[in-house]
Amino acid sequence: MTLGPPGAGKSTLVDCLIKRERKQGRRVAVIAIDPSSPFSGGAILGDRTRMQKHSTDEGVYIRSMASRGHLGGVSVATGDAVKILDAAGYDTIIIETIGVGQTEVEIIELCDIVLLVLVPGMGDEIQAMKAGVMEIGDIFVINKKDRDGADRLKTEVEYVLGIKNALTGEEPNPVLLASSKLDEGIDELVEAIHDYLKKAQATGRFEEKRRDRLEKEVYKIFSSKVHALLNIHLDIENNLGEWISSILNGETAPYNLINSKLNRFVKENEII
Ligand SMILES: Nc1nc2c(ncn2[C@@H]2O[C@H](COP(=O)(O)OP(=O)(O)OP(=O)(O)O)[C@@H](O)[C@H]2O)c(=O)[nH]1
Ligand SMILES: [Mg+2]
Repeated sequence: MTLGPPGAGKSTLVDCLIKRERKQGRRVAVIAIDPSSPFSGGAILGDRTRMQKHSTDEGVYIRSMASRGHLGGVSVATGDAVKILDAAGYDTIIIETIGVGQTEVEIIELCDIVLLVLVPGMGDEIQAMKAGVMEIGDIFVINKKDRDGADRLKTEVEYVLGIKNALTGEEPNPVLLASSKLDEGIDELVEAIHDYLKKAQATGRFEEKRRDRLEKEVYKIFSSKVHALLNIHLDIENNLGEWISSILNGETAPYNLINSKLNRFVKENEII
């Protein structure tokens, strides 16, 4: 996943990564969430964003996704898309997104690795660090190193990460300088990504993350099934009006009412 503010050069960077992956013969899929600027290949926005230079390559699939208009939210839609792309045989799946809202946090949970893309001279570097963004990245990319201030930003990021790592006792996260536009520093980044993944695999962190993800998914499915089951048995939709009236009349209170309904359900069905 590449995460970073609008215009940080995420798509340009993804473009560089695609090139490397294709050289290795790997198939790549990209989901860009709410892109405000087109991919560097010069593509059209909307739900058909595609990098022109890869559009004839069958091993590359690129789509943009609006964060609105998805039942269950964009994170659920993205999760489904990732599963389908994985099943379709894509070796590498990249999600590009901005910001750090709840949606992004949910999307991050889908990812094995998060590249946080920062750029010098945006004025919000320190602010971003304060806002907890630093907790999120696995690898930090200072893009647009051809611009002034990249080295200083790198030092600042390393300083903040140093404090974080001292508290958690974790190994320092890699901080790399790159210029996606000039295709510089990308080989080093790819190496850092592979190193990170190898280490995560060796320490079991990778497995743990996948396990957590599966646990959450199973729990979610379980909750929604239980909810649906109760809905059918208690006919909540049809009875809700009457229940609310009895609460308003002072005959019962929300918890009492629900507990008595659930108790009756359990007894009638001889669940306990
Ligand atoms: N100078 C310089 N410009 C760059 C670099 N990388 C990207 N850019 C330029 O920055 C602009 C934005 O790049 P994008 O790749 O579209 O940025 P993005 O982060 O994907 O933007 P959104 O999808 O809108 O959030 C483009 O004009 C790029 O050419 C770089 O390393 N150096
Ligand atoms: Mg983009």
